[in-house]
Amino acid sequence: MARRKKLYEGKAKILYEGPEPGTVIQYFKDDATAFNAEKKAVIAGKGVLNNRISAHLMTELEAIGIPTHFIRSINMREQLVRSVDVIPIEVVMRNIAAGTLSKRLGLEDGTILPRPLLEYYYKKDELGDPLVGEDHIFTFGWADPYELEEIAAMAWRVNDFLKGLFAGIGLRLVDFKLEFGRIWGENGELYLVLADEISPDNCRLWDMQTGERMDKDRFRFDLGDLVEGYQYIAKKLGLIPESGIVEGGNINEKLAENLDQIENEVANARRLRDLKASKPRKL
Ligand code: AIR
Ligand code: ASP
Repeated sequence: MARRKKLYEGKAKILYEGPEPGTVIQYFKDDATAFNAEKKAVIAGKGVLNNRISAHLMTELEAIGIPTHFIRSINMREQLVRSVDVIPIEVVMRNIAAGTLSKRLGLEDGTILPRPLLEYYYKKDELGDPLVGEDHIFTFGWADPYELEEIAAMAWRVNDFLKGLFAGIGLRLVDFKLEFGRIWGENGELYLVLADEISPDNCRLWDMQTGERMDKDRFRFDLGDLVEGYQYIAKKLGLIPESGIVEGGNINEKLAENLDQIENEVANARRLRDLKASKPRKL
């Protein structure tokens, strides 16, 4: 394979320069980290499953009118996405108390919240992604009030949609984290798009019957084999065959490479600025 320019390496993904201006290749690693990378492991197949689950969920969200960065899957570990200016906020939506919310406020895990709770965290590893309020976001210019209003509206819609989608396969959507980015349209208009990934790495999903955790908490709190949970989700979503693509720590590469490619046709119709001609304005 030709040498590609690496743009950024994060804990779970690598970004490479894309084939056309304005695009980026998102590569999903098998690395798992938790608690600000205090806990680490490499889990064979995690990246493959997240790549596929995220491609599917982004495409489904695009179909209900949520703009996303996802363009199409390339292979079992890579997807083509739009290059965005990442907004440095982690948007967390919660339906049920778990994780840091339970800890911070002394709630019992599993407490159903009276209404979904929207939280913002400042995306800064060195600080451990601290919880912030709207005013911090405006004061430090991470997003303006118009942008945040749109981000919140999208987060609520994503929650309603994904809650229904997962309920349909017997899973309770406890909470999730979203990230957004900016891209520019043909006429200089700003699109806020859903970026990063939506996968069991950043959603909590509990089996409705048994309460079993199917998400990254399996790794965070040693609750069971992580890939087993992720594969269960991918199978239920109809994204991989019932036989699975990972077994005993081995990926069935042939099977994984030959799954049908996922393409975001709706997003392809979006009229974007030709980045060859001009750069987007800097905020
Ligand atoms: N999350 C937050 N930061 C990184 C991630 N992945 C996700 C978690 C969980 C939700 O946001 O996966 O689904 C809330 O996380 P926490 O740790 O604040 O309870
Ligand atoms: N992935 C993040 C980390 O490594 C947070 C988490 O998911 O727990 O800290």
